[in-house]
Amino acid sequence: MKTLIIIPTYNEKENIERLLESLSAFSADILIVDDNSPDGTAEMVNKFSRKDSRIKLLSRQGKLGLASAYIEGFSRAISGGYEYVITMDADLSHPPELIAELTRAGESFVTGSRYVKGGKITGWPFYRHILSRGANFYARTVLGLKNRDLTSGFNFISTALLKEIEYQKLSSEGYGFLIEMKYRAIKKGFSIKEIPITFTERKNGSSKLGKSIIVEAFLLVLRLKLNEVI
Ligand SMILES: Nc1nc2c(ncn2[C@@H]2O[C@H](COP(=O)(O)OP(=O)(O)O)[C@@H](O)[C@H]2O)c(=O)[nH]1
Ligand SMILES: [Mg+2]
Repeated sequence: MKTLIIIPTYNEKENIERLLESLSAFSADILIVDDNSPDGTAEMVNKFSRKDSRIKLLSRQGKLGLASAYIEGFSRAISGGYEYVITMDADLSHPPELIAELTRAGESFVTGSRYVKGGKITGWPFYRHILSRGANFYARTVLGLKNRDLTSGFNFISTALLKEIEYQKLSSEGYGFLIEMKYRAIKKGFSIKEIPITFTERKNGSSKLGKSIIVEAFLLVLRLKLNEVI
């Protein structure tokens, strides 16, 4: 099973070293999509890729956004002949030891879920819980979906599915991308299996979640719903 782990990075120098070390146990190739992080994340990745040919760096010119980082990563996976991708954050929030479980589920789309039985989040302030639960409740209800965690960035996806949902045409910039990707997959008849994870908030660096990303995700859900009814 030829799998590419795709990790988008923006200013993750303090985290990427530990993450790459913990991923060395897996046989999958790794692609870091870095947006010219001013903190020197790319140099750190290069240090690793010189020692380990499975680690590759895609350096982009500037902060082009999370969604386009995923899209470029997916295109690389497809052109490189990979059958599956795994997406994960660089800030050690997603437990690498659960990768095996995601891949073992034998599905085209498996997500590491914080909102199914056994799932958990540690280290979040109250407002992040409200925001994330609220966003998931809103998206799930408006779009009539059964899945609990539509915004998880820890995913195992077949490249055949990505082609079928025309991932290059997804319209969102930030976290909305994850909702839109899951929505399109479900509309195409795929089911998304949710495996419980413990999400641990980052200890180093800062979150890139901003107001505009939240507003975008809110409007995206309305737009997807409107497209269904008109
Ligand atoms: N390449 C790239 N990566 C990004 C961008 N914004 C966020 N990321 C990465 O996406 C992942 C999730 O971002 P994070 O700020 O931790 O979001 P949070 O966990 O919701 O607070 C991390 O690995 C970030 O480095 C971006 O504009 N470009
Ligand atoms: Mg994070």
